[in-house]
Amino acid sequence: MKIIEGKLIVTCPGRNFVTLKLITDEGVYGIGDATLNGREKAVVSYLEDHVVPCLIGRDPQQIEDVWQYLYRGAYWRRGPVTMTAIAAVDMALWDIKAKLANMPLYQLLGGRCRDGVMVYGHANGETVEETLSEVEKYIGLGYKAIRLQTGVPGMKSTYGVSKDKMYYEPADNELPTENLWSTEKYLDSLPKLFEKARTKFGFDHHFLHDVHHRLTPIEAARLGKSLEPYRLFWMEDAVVADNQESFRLIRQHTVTPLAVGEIFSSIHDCRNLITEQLIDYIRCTVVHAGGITHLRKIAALADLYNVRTGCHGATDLSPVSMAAALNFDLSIPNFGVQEYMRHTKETDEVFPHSYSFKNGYLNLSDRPGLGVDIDEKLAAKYPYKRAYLPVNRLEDGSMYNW
Ligand code: KDG
Ligand code: MG
Repeated sequence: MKIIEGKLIVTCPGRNFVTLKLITDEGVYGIGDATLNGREKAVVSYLEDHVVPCLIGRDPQQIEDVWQYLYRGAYWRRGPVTMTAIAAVDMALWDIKAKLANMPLYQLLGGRCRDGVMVYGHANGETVEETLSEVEKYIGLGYKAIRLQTGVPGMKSTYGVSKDKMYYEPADNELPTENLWSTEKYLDSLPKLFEKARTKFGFDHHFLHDVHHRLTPIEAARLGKSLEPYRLFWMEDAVVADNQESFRLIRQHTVTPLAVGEIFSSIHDCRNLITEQLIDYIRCTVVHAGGITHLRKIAALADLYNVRTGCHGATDLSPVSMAAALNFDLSIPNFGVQEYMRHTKETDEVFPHSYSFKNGYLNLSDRPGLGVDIDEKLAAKYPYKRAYLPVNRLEDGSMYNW
């Protein structure tokens, strides 16, 4: 069996997505997500110009070998563009293999470890009251786990808080918009949100919060400590993890569980975080961390150190990534939770999929492969639109704090 074609499909049904379709000489094809928010075309070029030509004529069944060939063979290793491109190939190859086996992928990965995948949704509001009424909506929908974000009083806008609710798009402009940030105001206001949320809803639901890398280690330590009475499921991206040692300082001061990893592209980005047990949840995703093959290695390492997974699942990860993540989540022992931000109707139509939500869990049907496809004709109706994530400045106009 041979790969005879690799097609890149770029579409924007509400937001940009890049999909790789690998076609074999036997007619079976596989798809993989190659979306890197705000840098989509860099991955398209990496795949089209440098990877697809190396794949033509190769046996699509040799998944591990193809992974090693692309990772080691390029000489240049790691980085988000490279690892997203490798991830897309890897997903497409697993899709092909599972279709050939006539099985949903999770069966090939060892079968189910659980009945369903617990997901968390995003409750966000400009005020505490608005956030609490969003929490109520999610509880009404059956969610067991909910992420709470609220505007910082005195700040015109806050990253992660938007007017759209069930899905929202942080890449909001052709050039980056600029947000102002005040650590002092944030640290003063956030514990009040969780205090009110626990008073109103009790302790039956898991509550999460994303700091979006906005703090220094000692500030994060203080926040974790002040949130302890509200027993969060996790505090996410408390600091940038370029320096993995930062987490040691936070860990010394608080028992609030820590999650990080949505921007990591390799096991080496989190090796110390995991082996020194500095975190509780690793959030690497199938699309940005080298695909299912590499993510399984990260999860296996994490399993040895009691670190569980909590894969990133915002709207910039296409339904192809979501389907791949669910196959992974179902099949590993140390799964923790899966992020699930819903896609727009237009996106769901471009990517028909077999996963569905019920009572706080996502599940997959028995459809062979990843359980997701792409409608190329429909995709062609939505051309690429440049869109970037916002940047943050402190009130004095500087960017240095984290
Ligand atoms: O592309 C960036 C978004 O996916 C990210 O900002 C969302 O932090 C995020 C999250 O946890 O979903
Ligand atoms: Mg995040």
